[in-house]
Amino acid sequence: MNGFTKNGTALRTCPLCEAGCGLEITVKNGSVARIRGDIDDVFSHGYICPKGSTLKQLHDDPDRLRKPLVKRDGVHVEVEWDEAWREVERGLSDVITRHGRDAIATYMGNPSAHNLGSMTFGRVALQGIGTRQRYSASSVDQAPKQLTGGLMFGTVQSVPIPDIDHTHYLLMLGANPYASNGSLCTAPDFPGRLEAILARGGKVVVVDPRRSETAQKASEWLPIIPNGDALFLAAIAHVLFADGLVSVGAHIAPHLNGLDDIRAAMERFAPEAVERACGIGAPTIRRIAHELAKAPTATVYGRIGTTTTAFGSTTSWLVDVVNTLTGNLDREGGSLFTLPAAGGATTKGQPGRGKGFAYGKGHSRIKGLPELMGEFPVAILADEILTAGDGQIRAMVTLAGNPVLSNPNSGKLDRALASLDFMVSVDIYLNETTRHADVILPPPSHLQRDHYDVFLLAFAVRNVANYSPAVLPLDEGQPDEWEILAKLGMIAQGAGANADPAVADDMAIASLVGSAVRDPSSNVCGRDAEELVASLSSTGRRGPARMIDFMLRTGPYGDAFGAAPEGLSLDVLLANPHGVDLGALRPRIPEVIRTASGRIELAPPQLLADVDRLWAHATAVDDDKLMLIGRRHIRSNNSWMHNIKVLVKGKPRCTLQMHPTDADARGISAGQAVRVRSRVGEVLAPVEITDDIRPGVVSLPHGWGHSVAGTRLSVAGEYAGVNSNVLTDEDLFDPVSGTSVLNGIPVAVRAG
Ligand SMILES: Nc1nc2c(c(=O)[nH]1)N[C@H]1C(S)=C(S)[C@@H](COP(=O)(O)OP(=O)(O)OC[C@H]3O[C@@H](n4cnc5c(=O)[nH]c(N)nc54)[C@H](O)[C@@H]3O)O[C@H]1N2
Ligand SMILES: Nc1nc2c(c(=O)[nH]1)N[C@H]1C(S)=C(S)[C@@H](COP(=O)(O)OP(=O)(O)OC[C@H]3O[C@@H](n4cnc5c(=O)[nH]c(N)nc54)[C@H](O)[C@@H]3O)O[C@H]1N2
Ligand code: SF4
Ligand SMILES: [Mo]
Repeated sequence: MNGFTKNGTALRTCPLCEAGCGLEITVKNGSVARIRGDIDDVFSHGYICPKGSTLKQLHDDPDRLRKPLVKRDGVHVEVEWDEAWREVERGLSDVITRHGRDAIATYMGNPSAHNLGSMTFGRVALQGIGTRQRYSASSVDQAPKQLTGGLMFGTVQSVPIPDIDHTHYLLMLGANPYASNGSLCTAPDFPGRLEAILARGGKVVVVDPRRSETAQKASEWLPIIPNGDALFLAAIAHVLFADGLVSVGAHIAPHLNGLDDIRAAMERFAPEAVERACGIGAPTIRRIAHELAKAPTATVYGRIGTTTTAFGSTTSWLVDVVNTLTGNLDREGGSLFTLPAAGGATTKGQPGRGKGFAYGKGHSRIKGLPELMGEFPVAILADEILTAGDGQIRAMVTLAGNPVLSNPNSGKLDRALASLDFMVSVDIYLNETTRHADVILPPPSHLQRDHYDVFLLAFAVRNVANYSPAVLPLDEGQPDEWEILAKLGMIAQGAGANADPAVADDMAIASLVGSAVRDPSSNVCGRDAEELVASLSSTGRRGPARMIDFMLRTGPYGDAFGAAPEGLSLDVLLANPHGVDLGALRPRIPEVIRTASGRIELAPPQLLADVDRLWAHATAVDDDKLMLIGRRHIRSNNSWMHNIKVLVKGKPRCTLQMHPTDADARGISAGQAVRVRSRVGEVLAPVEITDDIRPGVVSLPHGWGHSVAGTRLSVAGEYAGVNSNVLTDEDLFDPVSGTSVLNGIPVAVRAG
């Protein structure tokens, strides 16, 4: 499979964001000459954003680590892999011996979800480390949506996806796909798909405190007060009941629990009761409710500006409640469940019923927050490190994460990381976070590894499968990312610095196949496990490629090792480098349900229990404070692509946007540096005065603040910006999921 071309064209899926665009990469003399969109890609049809072509610059970036670094007398020095592994063994075993495994915390960052190596072998690393102290970027991101999907439909992958390609009406809250290209809604060229809604006579309504790029293109912009979305949606649900507009549809009704509970819970949320706290007038709320109900099809979609707020879970829940009440759940043009080729939680087990979803099996030492998806929320991470006593974290392993720029109250987290006994990072850069690491283990560049979006294709607006082999060979002596993760896990388990990742790989595939042949719902149930492993291995494939082959063959379109000869396998995907289109999303209820009752739980008790807090919010309006929100830019990607000159050059983008009324009231003029202060920190940023933001709200993007010592980011250092998470407050979180509030932080702003 890896016959690398020295001169020719390679096709691969862009791994940088959820859109997963197809790239056409021209290779000349063994290096990348040009990257453009693959016009024949079955999903992206040639679309590409400015970041996609910079995989070349990322690969060539002299600051990108090619060798492990070990910290000696406070300075990072390059070492050979053997030496790095010995340091890892020494450091981890020391902490384990003295304090036990739970003294090690792990943090998985966002690129892990875009990375085949970590999606297949991240688990091997985590299991090897064997700690309960697991953290990830989920709790500054999508966790509430997964929690409500779990409670309502049975698994954390049961997230209804807005059918933007067929809908007549899209109500979008807290998302700006013109900058982000979408999230939990894999849709290359999201902007083009929105424009198509308008072109076919449909309507797009954007709810956002900022007139974002998306709001500017939409049919209508509703400037909501940050944190107001759950009230807004509750009032819509109220109107649907009060005005006799509820119609869940004959296909859903027999499978639905909790409709009466919802009716009762929404009773008090009349539009007039919430308009002040959400900032959207009662007549508008009524009109939107009627438009949603009357549209031939409609879908409500909420993202980061809804999940990372004080009501993250309740908002995520009400999104799907409104979709259900208007008859748009599981309907074409409404919200549907993806049927992913590599399978997953919504395709496994008995169709229509399951174990259901549980969380809160454990609670954190600090603040007593519930475990969710096997993790604790990052809101407590710094305190879990800094607070002495039984269970204190003494070591950290970060995998593709930059929490110093991405987690709340990052000033405190920065100090906490500096106090650890030992830290290992698997990362491509020496940056704000990894500068605290005793050992940094760099994976190869994104063009030097295979790719398949195991996770994100489970949330796509079409059923699509697309495998990309590595474009460029590994450098001499460079392990692949999956090998690094497997070896890290093995060393943590005590296998020693010479542990061979191939052993973990063979065990992992044997275990995957072994459980499939025992699973009555698998298409290989009852087959001989050893025979299947031998057949998978006969191609010479190992690691992620072998695993993906198995997942595809046993997935919903799979060839079941010959039982369905027309079905999918890795060979089929490799023969179709522009991807395989498996069609538009189709209704999946009741088969998709995995709750214990076998029904959709429209009113889970954990969410009903939050309704009183929501009601209290309707009357707790504080007009005095400014509210800080974030924003994204198409040329940026969270915290880590600021070392690429073509992306960061131009006028500074890390500015505080402020409405002219708020600026005037404080005697602030355009371009001036202003001091932004929250309960936990202060930053000095240039102000940008604009009426594209609601008065009372200010916006600062996250992921900047590169001017710290001890990093190796020469370009990012020149365009440093400030770290907005110095301002976000770890005491503010959604109590249902523990997810941090990153939007709607009370701040004061004054001329600097
Ligand atoms: N205020 C505020 N804060 C936010 C947000 C917000 O909207 N506002 N958004 C939140 C969201 S949605 C997210 S997802 C998080 C992201 O938070 P994190 O995941 O903590 O941070 P990233 O900025 O994605 O940093 C990724 C790290 O992975 C490294 N990296 C990149 N590619 C690879 C790879 O292939 N392998 C390995 N091993 N390392 C790699 C980079 O060098 C970088 O160190 O930030 C959150 N923080
Ligand atoms: N270019 C680029 N693309 C990215 C990323 C990136 O950093 N840069 N990050 C990737 C990641 S990890 C993710 S998770 C996705 C996120 O993708 P999106 O969810 O689309 O995130 P944003 O673009 O930050 O848009 C969030 C919007 O919410 C608004 N908002 C803030 N507070 C509120 C509120 O209380 N209510 C409402 N209704 N709106 C509010 C903000 O003004 C903003 O316009 O993007 C991904 N794609
Ligand atoms: S939109 Fe996302 S996937 Fe597409 S080219 Fe840009 S960064 Fe890559
Ligand atoms: Mo994210």
